[in-house]
Amino acid sequence: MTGDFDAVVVGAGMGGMYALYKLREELGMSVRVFEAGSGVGGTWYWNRYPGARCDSESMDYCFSFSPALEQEWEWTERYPTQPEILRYLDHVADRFDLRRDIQFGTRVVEAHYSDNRWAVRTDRGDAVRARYLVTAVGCISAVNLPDIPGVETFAGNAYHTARWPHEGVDFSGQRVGVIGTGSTGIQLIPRVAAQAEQLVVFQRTANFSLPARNRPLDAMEQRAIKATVRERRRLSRESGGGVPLTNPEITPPVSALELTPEERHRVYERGWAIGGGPPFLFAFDDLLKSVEANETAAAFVRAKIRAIVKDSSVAEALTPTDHPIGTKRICLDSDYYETFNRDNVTLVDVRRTPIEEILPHGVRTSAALYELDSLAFATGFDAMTGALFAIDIQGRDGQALRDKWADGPRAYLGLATAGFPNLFIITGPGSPSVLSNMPVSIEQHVDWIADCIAYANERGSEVIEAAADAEDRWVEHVNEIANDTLMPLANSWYVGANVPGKPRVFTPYIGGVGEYRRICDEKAARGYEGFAFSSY
Ligand code: NA7
Repeated sequence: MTGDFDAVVVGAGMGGMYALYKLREELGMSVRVFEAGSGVGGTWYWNRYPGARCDSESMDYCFSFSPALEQEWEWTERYPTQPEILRYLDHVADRFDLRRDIQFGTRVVEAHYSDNRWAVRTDRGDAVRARYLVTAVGCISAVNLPDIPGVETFAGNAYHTARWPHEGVDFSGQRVGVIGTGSTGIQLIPRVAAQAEQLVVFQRTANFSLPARNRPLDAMEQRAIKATVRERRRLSRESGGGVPLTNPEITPPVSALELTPEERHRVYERGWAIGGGPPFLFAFDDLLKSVEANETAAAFVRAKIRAIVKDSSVAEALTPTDHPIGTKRICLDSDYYETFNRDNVTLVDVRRTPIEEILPHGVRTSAALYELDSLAFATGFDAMTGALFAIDIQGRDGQALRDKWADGPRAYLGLATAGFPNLFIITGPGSPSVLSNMPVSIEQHVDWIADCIAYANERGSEVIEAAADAEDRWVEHVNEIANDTLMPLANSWYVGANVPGKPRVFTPYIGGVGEYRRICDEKAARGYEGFAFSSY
């Protein structure tokens, strides 16, 4: 395909879908979306492993731009499963007739800014031009496959959780290995254990996991939420993490250290019983700021692990000790720790006995050979920048984004980067993105971008570009507020520690979606302060 468009959008996950809707329906722009998958959904298209489920609640993990859509869609569980979210997103694509402007099965490989246009090429030979380039490539979409010696020699079936076969996998009667115990592994492991004959879990870092307490969402409860949904959305938008925190049982914000150990214990028990991350992690206002406060929560969860897991040496291996709770993405589970009480499950601590090589019929550690029929890699992603760097993006004077960001990403408000005119990054580095309930951040970004383009149109400006000094100040601010917290302490994918050689930078904006929105709105009200507008 060739052609000229007002905008090219890369990716048809939630970000790309809403960008297409907004720019086409509200600004009347011509838009082409390129999507590598054969359907919409992004994360929810790719991550089809058993147990895949969102850890935001269904009533919050959805679009809010259409009140009619909000009212008509019925969720069935407290936390939505991957198939249910994908059904929802397919419904959105049909309802708003999005597919006609999306080219599926097509990966953008190159986007160069020249002659006041973005020249975009794909792996299928398309070459189109657009005034605006909007990336909606996802923060956790570029797959991380560890470089373990012999990985390519494995003769059984090997899967990465984010590239799971659409037809599903039957592990019955098999010896299965799972490498990785992040959010994904923690969701996958109980499901594989229930089906496989033997499961060997290779754990590098023990993670903190809280019970999800998933349950069916009954019709009455759902109707009640829908009746007051605008207020719920307002609370989400003004919150820290993009969720409403309406639960009256949550303690008002106080330091964990202000309570007696007994009172504190009761608060943690209540959070543990309610389930989910926020009731526990936001029970006090200093859990992510003070090592001492954090340790009270960490100790509570460690004690829970010891109480659940019967074999004390397995419990010890599962007990996280190397990072404050919440500084790696908190995991939510259904029976994760209980799974290690099963006779068919073995935990291998690969810090004590490292994986030395993968052989055709198994995995050999420094201590033993584990014979396996199938191997699942739940080894995560080259987060935040991996999917952007997979595209050869070049701005003014042929400057490559990969080069500009070689020492870490630099984006003004996490939305745009100096030297790359008319490029907008949805949920980019330096915005709340992965620290928030994504649909809230996606809608805020897309709305802001559309308003910014409308503003440029009104002024007769064709070029919008972030100023380098505004960008420098923003990057500094993002780092400063992150360094006020415990978050940079952990070797997490938030800092790129999971990918060898990646510069260590705490990437998302930690100030909360409410504060971030306020700042973005203020910049807009001041004539998009920090951006330069010009004409050809
Ligand atoms: P994560 O959270 O990055 O977890 C990946 C896991 O894989 C983690 O336990 C890693 O250990 C482990 N890993 C990675 N490489 C290796 C090697 N080489 N050997 C052994 N173990 C390894 O990815 P997820 O998919 O679970 O979750 C990503 C996000 O998706 C999640 O936070 C939610 O936002 C949704 P490590 O901890 O690095 O030592």
